Amino acid sequence: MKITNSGRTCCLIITALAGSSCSNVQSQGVSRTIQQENQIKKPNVLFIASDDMSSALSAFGNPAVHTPNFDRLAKMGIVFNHAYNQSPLSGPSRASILTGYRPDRVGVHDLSGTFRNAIPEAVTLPELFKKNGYYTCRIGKIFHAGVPSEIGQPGADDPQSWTTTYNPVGRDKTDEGLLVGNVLLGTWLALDCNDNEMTDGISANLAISILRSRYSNVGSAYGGPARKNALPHRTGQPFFMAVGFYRPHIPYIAPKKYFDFYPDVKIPKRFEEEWVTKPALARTIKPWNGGASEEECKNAIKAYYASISFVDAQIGKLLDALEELDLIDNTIIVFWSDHGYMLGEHGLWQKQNLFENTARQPLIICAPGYSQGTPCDQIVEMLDIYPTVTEIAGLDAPDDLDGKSLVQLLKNPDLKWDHPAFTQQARTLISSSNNAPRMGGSDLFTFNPSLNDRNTTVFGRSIRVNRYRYTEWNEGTDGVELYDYQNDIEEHINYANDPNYKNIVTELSGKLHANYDLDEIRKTQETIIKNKTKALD
Ligand SMILES: [Ca+2]
Repeated sequence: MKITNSGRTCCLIITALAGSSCSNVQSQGVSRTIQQENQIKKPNVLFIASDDMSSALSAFGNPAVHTPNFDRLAKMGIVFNHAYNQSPLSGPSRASILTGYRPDRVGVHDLSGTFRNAIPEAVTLPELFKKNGYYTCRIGKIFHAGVPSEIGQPGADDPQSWTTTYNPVGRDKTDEGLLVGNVLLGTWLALDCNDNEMTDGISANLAISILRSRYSNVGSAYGGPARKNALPHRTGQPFFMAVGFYRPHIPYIAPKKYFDFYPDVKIPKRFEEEWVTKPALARTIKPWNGGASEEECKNAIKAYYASISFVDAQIGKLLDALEELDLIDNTIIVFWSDHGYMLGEHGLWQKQNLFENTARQPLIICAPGYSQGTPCDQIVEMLDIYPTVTEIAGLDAPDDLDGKSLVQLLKNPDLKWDHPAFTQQARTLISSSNNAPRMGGSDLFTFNPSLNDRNTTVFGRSIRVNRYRYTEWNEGTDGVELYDYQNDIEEHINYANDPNYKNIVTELSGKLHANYDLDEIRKTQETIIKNKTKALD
């Protein structure tokens, strides 16, 4: 079929270009063709990340947001409606997703750590593909990088994971001086520019350009003459193309036209009484909405939604390219965000808390030959991505990964599935010697957790099962929370101290504690300190 034809074409072109005796070249050509066909049978991977994108998408039940290409992606694969991150902060979440281990094993709980201090021999997901002969390419943010400070820089990248990397910069970075809005809610800008001037637009174009150059056999599809010297799959290498979009992360910047979709938006209901029964460590911003006006909140939400619609358009360009290059039937597509986001729910904004809108984020997996268009409501974890993608691709993953393959759910999204999700968030408490910036008006903890100050860092740990979320702060000594989504989908009522829920609290607390080992965590921290010291010697 198409693959065989591609191989034959390749053989003929190699023969013509070589200009040697036919028999020798043909024998070399046949040999390369067989090798190439074996490679071509391996599926490609298009690994698309978005920074801080919540599940506020039409494909995830929010029709207010204009995302036609997410809808298109949803029809091509499986929308995981209940996918939960292992930590709602970029550094720890991405390190967990990309290594396939929980944050306690990875040892990254803040924005400064690298997982290689705790697990130097870890083989990341892209690295495994690279070791298996794939061309692995990173464009933009896949491992952690500060945004917007490190746009255009590699940040905390893992160089050994990639064949090649690119760090584009666009006008969203160079025009930062024009930002308006409220810092706590997120500053924003409706930029008078086209998509191709934005960092994420440049990233999408770059990915398409690379795919065309390495994998095109249909040059005329792009309006030019057929590429006579373009070899189909000419490298013989399947690809793992990772495109990491920076939006909708703050500052919420998008070309003006995307703001036109949102003349007005709703803001969450104000219900300040809920904080009477919630632990103080659960609150990242106070007072409610940081004291911002309703208009400021609406402007921030409009800009966040506009940024999502802008990313949606870039994803559309990538899907168009896969179709035009005839790669779509042999490419696994994974769309993921590193965590969810608050847009005023509980009076909170952004991330680093353990409520549903932050612990949950979009995950869509499209795999050739698997189910399409049926959403999956089962609870899954983001560290399940690693064993899932490797199983679909037929690669041997490390046997000690913390996640589980979702392949059976990709075959049958309604399959009985009884696995909880665990999410954790570090808090570095304010002490007399700690003058770090404080989180959102909090007098309790700093803006970013820092394990450098281990004596004052505590964790919130949360378990999500079908009906409930149960959370303990500092092993429960600084508060517990229980939410019952059957009775209270907006998490206004903390049932943790309600006698009617005593058995549920006991059961979920037991499951939560069974998922981590404080002695192991201490050993991991000692390993990190040892390796950091070694690196300084
Ligand atoms: Ca993030």
